[in-house]
Amino acid sequence: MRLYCATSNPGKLREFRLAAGGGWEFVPLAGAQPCEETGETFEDNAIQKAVYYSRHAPGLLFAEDSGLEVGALGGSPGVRSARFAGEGAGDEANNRLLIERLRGATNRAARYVCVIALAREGKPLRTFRGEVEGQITDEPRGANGFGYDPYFFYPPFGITFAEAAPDRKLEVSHRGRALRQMFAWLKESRGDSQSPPTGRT
Ligand code: ITT
Repeated sequence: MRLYCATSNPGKLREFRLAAGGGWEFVPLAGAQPCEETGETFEDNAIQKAVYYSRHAPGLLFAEDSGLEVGALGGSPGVRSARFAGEGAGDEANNRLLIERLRGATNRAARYVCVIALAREGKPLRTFRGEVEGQITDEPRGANGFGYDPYFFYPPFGITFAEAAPDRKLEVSHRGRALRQMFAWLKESRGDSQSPPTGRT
């Protein structure tokens, strides 16, 4: 089944592609102007992106909004994870700021959140949420993944997400969990009818 996806983040796209299998074909949407992200929640932003980009796609499209919530920072950077150190800031600057803000903090608890929204022709269909809990380390470790992964220690594996093989990260990650829910829902709704029903979680 062909599924359009919209993201400007190559790290996300690599993970979407890795997760695809069993007859799913992800087609990255090209050419649309970037969508604004003005929501205060992952759900709002995911829907905003999916609705906007689906107007430029000839079929079912998904977009996602994701980020890191850090307990000692009151849930920051949250929906501002991509631009924590400022508009257009890269991973390095965002990570530097994160570690600076956490200097001396004993509570290192954090979680990644991913909300995927599906839409067709400008209409939202459904959202799917995945989360994963971890700890923020002081020193970066590993070269896989992207974003905050070198600092995101995952206790059940005993390594950071940047040290985990990409398929191993996807088994437990926020994105992997949300993607599997979407696949299951699409498979189920395809069995019922040719087009997925409307409605949101
Ligand atoms: P699109 O909106 O175009 O998809 P984006 O990078 O702007 O790309 P978001 O607004 O959803 O996407 O921001 C997500 C940020 O959260 C991302 O840039 C990373 O800083 C962080 N993040 C999310 N998932 C991550 C992961 O699996 N590993 C590391 N960092 C992650």
